Amino acid sequence: MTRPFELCGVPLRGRVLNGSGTFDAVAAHRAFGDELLEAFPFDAFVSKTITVEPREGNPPPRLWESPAGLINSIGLPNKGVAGFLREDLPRLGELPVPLVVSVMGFSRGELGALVAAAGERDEVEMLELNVSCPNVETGLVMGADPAETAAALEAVRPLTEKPLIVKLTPSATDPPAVAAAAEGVGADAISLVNTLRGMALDPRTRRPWLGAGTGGLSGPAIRPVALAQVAAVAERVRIPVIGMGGIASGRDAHDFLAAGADYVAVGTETFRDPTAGRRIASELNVISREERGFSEAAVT
Ligand code: RRO
Repeated sequence: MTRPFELCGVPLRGRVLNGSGTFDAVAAHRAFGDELLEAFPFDAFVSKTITVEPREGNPPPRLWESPAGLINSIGLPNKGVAGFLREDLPRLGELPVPLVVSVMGFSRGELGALVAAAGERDEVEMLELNVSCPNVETGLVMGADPAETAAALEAVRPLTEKPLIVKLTPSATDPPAVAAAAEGVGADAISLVNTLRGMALDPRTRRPWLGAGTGGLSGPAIRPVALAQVAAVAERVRIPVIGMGGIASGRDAHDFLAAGADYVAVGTETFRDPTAGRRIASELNVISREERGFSEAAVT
């Protein structure tokens, strides 16, 4: 298989990843069998975010469909790092594409423990730091503030030689400043955007529908916001940018690349169509070929 692309030194066959937490590759393998591995929908696979301790997740309901969007309040259900490394990682390591493990710590120490434990496993090619959470020691959302992000990254950078991708929250006042701070202390790539905080009311009771009260909005509804943030971040940093937020077609993906992203990720669209990653990649290839044809025609 040819791997003409390269992200942080890791060869990739294409430019379409999944958004963390939007595709359960282990369950999909169980459901679709080895056919899934033969036509895997993404060029690298990003795991659901894991934490140090196991978590049950938020009380139901956890999802609300809004016009052109989805609000989730899943609440990080996961087996904890020990359970993940023991039970899930060997299966994820069988996927035919490089594996990125997404981690979230509620303190710099927790983040460090996750980076060190996942980083030493051979199955793991890269780590993504999901910084959309409060640091319980400082009370600040790690990714909301450039200094807080830099301090978190500085603490964990010496703990692994594997590439570290920082996944930004769109709720930061100045996402490019957060990205630049991360780059300044050794981040290898930036991914954005995570979901935007939203709320829906139960039409009968007028009380919040989601068990957790609020959740994260994703899907085409946030695409223009994501595109603007990706453009601003790509303008500011030299490290690769992975853009996401409502990408549902090759044209959408192409827009993110044109705005400065080096790679794209597909999330909410895969809930509707688990093979969306492949479809979007092939639509993107057609658009890129057409574009090359136009520019060649222009010089001849
Ligand atoms: O698990 C979640 O509820 C969740 C996470 Br960790 C995240 O990063 N973004 C999101 O929309 N939901």
